[in-house]
Amino acid sequence: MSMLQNASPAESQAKPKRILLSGVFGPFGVDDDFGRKENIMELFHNQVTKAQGLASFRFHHRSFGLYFIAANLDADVAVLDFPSRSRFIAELRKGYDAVGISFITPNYVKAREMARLVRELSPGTEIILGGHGAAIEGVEELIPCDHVVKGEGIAWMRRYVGQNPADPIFHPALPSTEMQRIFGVPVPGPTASLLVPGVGCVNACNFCSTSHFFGKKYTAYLSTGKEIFDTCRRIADLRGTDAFFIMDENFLKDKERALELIAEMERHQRFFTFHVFSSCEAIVSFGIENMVKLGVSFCWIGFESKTDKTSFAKNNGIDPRDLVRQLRDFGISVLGSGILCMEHHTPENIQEDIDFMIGIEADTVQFMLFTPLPVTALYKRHKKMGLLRMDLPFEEWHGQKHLNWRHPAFPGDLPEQFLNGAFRKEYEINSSTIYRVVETAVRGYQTLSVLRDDSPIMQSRLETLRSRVLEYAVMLPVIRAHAVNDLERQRAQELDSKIQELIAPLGLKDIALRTAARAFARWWQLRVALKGDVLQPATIFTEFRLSERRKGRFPLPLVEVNPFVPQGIRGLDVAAMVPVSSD
Ligand code: B12
Ligand code: SF4
Repeated sequence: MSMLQNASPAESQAKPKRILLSGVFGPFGVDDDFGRKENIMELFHNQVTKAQGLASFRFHHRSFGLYFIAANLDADVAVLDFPSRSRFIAELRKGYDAVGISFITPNYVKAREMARLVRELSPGTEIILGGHGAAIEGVEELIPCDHVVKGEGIAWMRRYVGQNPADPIFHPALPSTEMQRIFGVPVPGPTASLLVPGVGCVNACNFCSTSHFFGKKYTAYLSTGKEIFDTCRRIADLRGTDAFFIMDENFLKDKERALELIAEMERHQRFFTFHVFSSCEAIVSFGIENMVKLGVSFCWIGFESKTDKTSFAKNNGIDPRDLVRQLRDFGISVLGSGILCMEHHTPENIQEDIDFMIGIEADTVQFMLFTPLPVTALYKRHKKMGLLRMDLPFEEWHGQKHLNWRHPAFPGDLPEQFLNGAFRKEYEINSSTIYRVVETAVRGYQTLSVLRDDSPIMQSRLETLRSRVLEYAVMLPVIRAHAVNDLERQRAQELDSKIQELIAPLGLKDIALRTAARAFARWWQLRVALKGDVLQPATIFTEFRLSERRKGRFPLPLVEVNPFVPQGIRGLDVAAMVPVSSD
């Protein structure tokens, strides 16, 4: 097994390699020989809105890294996303030169089984392991393979096919989510597009997988505001939406690039909106007014813990409650992330941190157990101290049930009890996330109305908030009907009246949409009662043929609807090649 093996450029030009890039096989989110019910293929339902029942946000996300590699490789590449085990076997029989398996630590057993199948059914095929699971110590001995890629994958795969790793990066046009439902109600219009300006984060918080996996540095795919703007414009024109989900660990950290993006939007009078991840110090340095101009509608922030014992420099000197209030006042929804069962926690003091996270009054809160994952500084520290629970199967290393290290104060199922209690209490006190998101949009609309800034960029932001309020207000009767308690029922009622006073009284179209939303919610309630609420993503197969790509032709994904999926997949968008910059 070698860590890197190059084909010569001449060879690769003569006959492109045939490469299959695959995500791990389903079903997902069920207890079986290969997985656990906690490993749901849904970001919010997994670890954010999981306690909110019918009100939980239900989105599926593709294995984006694979499409990025495929779109940037001089090879014939097929991407197989969300396959079943048998679908993966059928694909193997086509006889690829190499199979790349992307996996994360909790999917270790699935990756091992896939590698075993490759060796058995297609012995001449090389196996390349990539994704965060590749960081598992000694993985090269544990899983049959020829190469292990620990870190950024595009450059490595380019070297593997004999291509220059420094070739310009092409950003594929992809939906950020495949399916979007809340209370079973489909979110209207095309889903936001995906934007990956780069990978990694320089902050290197001790527990953070992504920062450590990418070498505690940031690797930019789109280095300037202009490159981001050009990429956004092309993707937006192709997909018919100006909304983007930025998959970048700390987008505002590069202040200059984000400011340049605002300038580009103003220069072209084209105003995109963005969902971002960022840390407190980067947000404060960038400024909330700039975030409004940038069009940030949602921001994911890691507050982690109240106490200064955790010493996360990113949060020093910042009042989280005040920051969240200001962001929401400007119409920016906040996801606050908190960590439970940290080293300083005890059953006596942990509730203080839970209440702190509830008290910041974000739109939604993620609670995660403190989980040392391979390659992180925390993993190394806990290993040195002999605390790691190597007896706990990797399928359980997901942070939503067991601790994967021995915390003397939290034996048995105590971590899970605190975790579940935290999610439930947050929901009961702050109401559903969808209620809070509508409230944030209303607050933002009010603030921007009062500012009376008639610059085109601010007028565009005001108009976006107005449309968002009207679009989301359709959900208020559903929220009332399925409220967690009287408090939420009353809040939804009051917010509805306020919107009708502030923006517009209900018209016939609103009444029809509200009736439809309630019908969807009743159907969803029945579906969950009869069949449970596990949703399996459909299999997606996309071929990136080198000859077609060279002619500028776009690959079309083939969506193979999973028989267990109750509804067809939405947003069957063309995965298109989008040059980074062309002007
Ligand atoms: C989108 C996402 C998901 C999606 C799943 C998408 C999918 N189809 O698999 C959802 C929301 C469903 C999800 C769920 C979970 N996730 Co998740 N997820 C992410 C997230 C936010 C973005 C991933 C991404 O697209 N990044 C952008 C791309 C470009 O980067 P990339 O995927 O890392 O790919 C690059 C390299 O890794 C490499 N590479 C990747 N694959 C391959 C394959 C080959 C062959 C090669 C050569 C290279 C290569 O090349 C790529 C380009 O450089 C990351 C955090 C993050 N910011 O990365 C967490 C993350 C990957 N998830 C994680 C976890 C733990 C989970 C969950 C268990 C939930 C949880 N408790 O957090 C569940 C499990 C679901 C399941 N059953 O598998 C962890 C993994 C930790 C680890 N060390 O293994 C991460 C890192 C979050 C974290 N900080 O802890 N997740
Ligand atoms: S700021 Fe966020 S992304 Fe960056 S290292 Fe810390 S936890 Fe990771």
